[in-house]
Amino acid sequence: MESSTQVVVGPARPAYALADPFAVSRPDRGSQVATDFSAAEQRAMRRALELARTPCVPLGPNPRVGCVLLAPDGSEVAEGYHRGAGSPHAEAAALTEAGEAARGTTAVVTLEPCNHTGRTGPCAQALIAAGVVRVVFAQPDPNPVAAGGAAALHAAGVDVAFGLFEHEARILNRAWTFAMEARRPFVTWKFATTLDGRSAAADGTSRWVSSKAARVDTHRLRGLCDVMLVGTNTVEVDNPELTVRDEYDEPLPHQPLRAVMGVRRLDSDRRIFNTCAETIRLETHDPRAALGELYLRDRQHVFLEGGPTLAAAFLNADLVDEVVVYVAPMLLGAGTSAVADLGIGTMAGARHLIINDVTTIGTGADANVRITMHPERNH
Ligand code: AOF
Ligand code: ZN
Repeated sequence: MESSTQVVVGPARPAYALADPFAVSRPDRGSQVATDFSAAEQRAMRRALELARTPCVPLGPNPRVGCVLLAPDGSEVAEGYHRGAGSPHAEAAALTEAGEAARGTTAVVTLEPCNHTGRTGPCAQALIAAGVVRVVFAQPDPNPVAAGGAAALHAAGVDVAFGLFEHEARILNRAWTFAMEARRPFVTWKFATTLDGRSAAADGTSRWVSSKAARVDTHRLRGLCDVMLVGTNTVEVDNPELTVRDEYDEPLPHQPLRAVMGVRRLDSDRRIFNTCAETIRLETHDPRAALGELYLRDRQHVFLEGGPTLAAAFLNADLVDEVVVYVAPMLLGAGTSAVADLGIGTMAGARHLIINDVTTIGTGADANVRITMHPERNH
């Protein structure tokens, strides 16, 4: 006999899009409203996305997730969100708030409930035990370890539907989603350049190409990533500290991992080895191997800040997923090119990028233009 429960397949999964590079801090644009969901469920999913965006750092390797429990009349019973690895998942937080009132509710969650025992217990089982009758989620869980929640809920007789605001949910956790699907961290390559594509003057001086405002903006972006990567040459020549600092140059309490790629011996007095943050060496010249090691360390978003050689190595390996460039209204006419030779001899071989966003950072003499792009190949 046919069961009355069914898994409703949501709208076709949109291509991975980076149209809004800093969507985590922006409000829901509310595109992609599926029609199979009630108005109350749509409202609840907007709220769940909002909850998931609640600023809480550090989140660790886990995604941002929000959950709302709805009574049969569509009113809200409880809500919850995930506060980082080791703390309760969004569903568990909402169930705890609801207590006995969870029975008979619909759980509206931004991510498919997990079905594994990791740092905490399986949410699918907790929802079943609490008597939740319907689960609506936005994004299927791309993490193979945790996936399977929808099937488990369905098998237990819970009505399951998904795809509501899936695009927004994927953007919310864009680096995490990418890393889970590609099995490697998402790579943002950031660099600063003069108008004529130089990262240093002919005598090697490179301080400062970008303006103060652009450097403050860079620190904000660093703070959104979980590892900052440079090569041994940058450590030797520029001696960066590579920490995340606020506009008063004070280090933030939570610092991403610092990683140095390359095999060259380095003096331990380099600033990157100070105690302000953890630093690791990645003793390889192979970008894929470096990313593999970072992935094994649960890192999902690399902020690539190396020099021209490291950038060229990642570009040549097709391992740059996003480019953020600060263009200074400054001319040098000579000096180091922002990117080393990519082996392109003719126009037909040019590497093309798609522009996502162009923003002027700072004003007057402090103004730089920030362009955010992604390679034509993906997303
Ligand atoms: C979260 N928060 O609200 C949900 C998650 O290491 P664990 O045990 O915390 O499991 C993390 C995985 O669980 C995560 O990668 C994702 O696949 C799934 N769901 N995770 O951190 C949540 N619902
Ligand atoms: Zn869970």
